[in-house]
Amino acid sequence: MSTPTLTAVLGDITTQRVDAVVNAANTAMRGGGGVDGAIHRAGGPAILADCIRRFPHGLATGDAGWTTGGDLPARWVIQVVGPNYAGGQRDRALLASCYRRALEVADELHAASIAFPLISAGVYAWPKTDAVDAAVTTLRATPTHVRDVRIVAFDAATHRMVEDRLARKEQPRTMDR
Ligand code: AR6
Repeated sequence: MSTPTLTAVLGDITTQRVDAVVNAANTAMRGGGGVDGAIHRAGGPAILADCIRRFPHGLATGDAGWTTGGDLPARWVIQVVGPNYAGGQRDRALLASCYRRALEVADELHAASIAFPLISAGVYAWPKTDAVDAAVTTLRATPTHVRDVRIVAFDAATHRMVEDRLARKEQPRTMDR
């Protein structure tokens, strides 16, 4: 176990050439909008079929599990369910748990590289600065065998926020909610 290289990437997570991409799903685990929709579209029906087979009762908020990557360049999708800030789920530990559990699942799969979206920062409306901070802080603090960990931002402004946060070592949490 050691500390992986953590990098910021600007782009579409579905095109990342990594062993596993992380999906910001919901507890039903049957697809949705945002990055979830993009991953199911790009990966094809094998992902939904695997969700139904492997997660007949869905997945709990804060937890992670894996499915095939289907037609994606990535071999696996690590499905996580972030807290729905807009819906009143504001326990930051649940957000941190998504990142930690995803790395645990990646270790079970012996994945060497993984790409994360900014979990809960879209439809679920977690405040962006704090979502970036939770991602960087948790990924830095979690021991793993994964060597290459990427945070993929979908727009330039968010990418800059992740880069700025990565450039700083450790800081107190931002309280912007
Ligand atoms: N590549 C990288 N990042 C992306 C992409 C992409 N292709 N598409 C969106 N993002 P969201 P959530 C960014 O809404 O907030 C779904 O309906 C986006 O800009 O995908 O956890 C699920 O089914 C944002 O920064 O996930 C759930 O019901 C981040 O990914 C719910 O939305 C997360 O935004 C989950 O909401």
